[in-house]
Amino acid sequence: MRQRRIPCLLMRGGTSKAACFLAQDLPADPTARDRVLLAVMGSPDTRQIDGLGGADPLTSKVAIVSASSRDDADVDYLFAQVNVDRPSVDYGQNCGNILAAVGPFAVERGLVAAGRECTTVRIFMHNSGQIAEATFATPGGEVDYDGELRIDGVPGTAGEIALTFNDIAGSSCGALLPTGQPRDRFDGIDVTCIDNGMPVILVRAADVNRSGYESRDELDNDSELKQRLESIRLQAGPRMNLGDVSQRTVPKVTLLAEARYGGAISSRTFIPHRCHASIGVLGAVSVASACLIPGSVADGLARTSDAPQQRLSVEHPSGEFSVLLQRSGDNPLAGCGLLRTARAIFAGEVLIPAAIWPFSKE
Ligand code: NQM
Repeated sequence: MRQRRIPCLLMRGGTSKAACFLAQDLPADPTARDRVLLAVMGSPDTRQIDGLGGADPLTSKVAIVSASSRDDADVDYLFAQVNVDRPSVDYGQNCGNILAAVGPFAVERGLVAAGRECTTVRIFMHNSGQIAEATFATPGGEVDYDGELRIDGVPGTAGEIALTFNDIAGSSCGALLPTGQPRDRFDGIDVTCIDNGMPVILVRAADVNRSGYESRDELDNDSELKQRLESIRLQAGPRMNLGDVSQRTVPKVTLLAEARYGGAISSRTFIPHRCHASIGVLGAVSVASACLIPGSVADGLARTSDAPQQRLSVEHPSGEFSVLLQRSGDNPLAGCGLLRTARAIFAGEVLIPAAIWPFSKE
């Protein structure tokens, strides 16, 4: 059978990995594009043995990037979460980890001219309709992936990529607190439904009789807990303006406990059915934001201050993630920033069976 070759750059972005494409190299028709992305990753299959995916939601990701026609952006970034074991692709969530790879990708593919020392790329995040800025070193006009920044969940060190966001509240749900209040109750458990870049349902671990310090494997094998959290998620989804979320990857569910290592709070996040090895970027922003909201389930657990700019360390199964939150007037969440790293791993062509995307037509 003939195979079709598609130009592709495989990149690590933060603690995730994605196949990165120029939009022009994929089918324009969304249904045809989804078929292609499923084949690229080897989904549906729990091992993704016939594709690039790593049999984990964190390595079954795609970034689709193009030059932007907007005045306030250089590139448009569409994130696709390719389900590992189901034949579907979810565009209803953003991904801040893969966002870290988008600026370097834009330079690698000539969408943005690199500065002589460093480059700032303004990125329109299609999935949420919001803007992020990525700044990274480009000495002599080339991306420098080397550096001294260590992020938990990635071995070694690499060059820092500073990501900043202005006002990302309500990215998918339309409001920071989509149910209109800082606390709701489902199945007799108090939760906070929040969306500051990522829709997340926060639950105090103690309220579901867990410590919140369990390992990723322990939580992945805890089917009783997962059933209880899924029941809450299915009820909260429509209340968060996300409709029926049974087939969607949002909202995520995060268990909270007091920080153990000097941070602001401790977290265990389900994305939404498997436990995250660390925590998503925008997921961490939502968790940190809830720490500053009076009446949320994080209120009273989290260690915070009244400073105009706060660095909140969110502890997770493999370390911590620091989020900078900026207050402006009455708004404690006017801006936020964080540091990630990224690396181009493989540049080439990914091959899919031509029957999936025939040559004659799309
Ligand atoms: O929250 C995983 C990841 C993510 C998403 C997920 C992310 C974010 O770690 O911005 O980065 O929540 O499914 O890549």
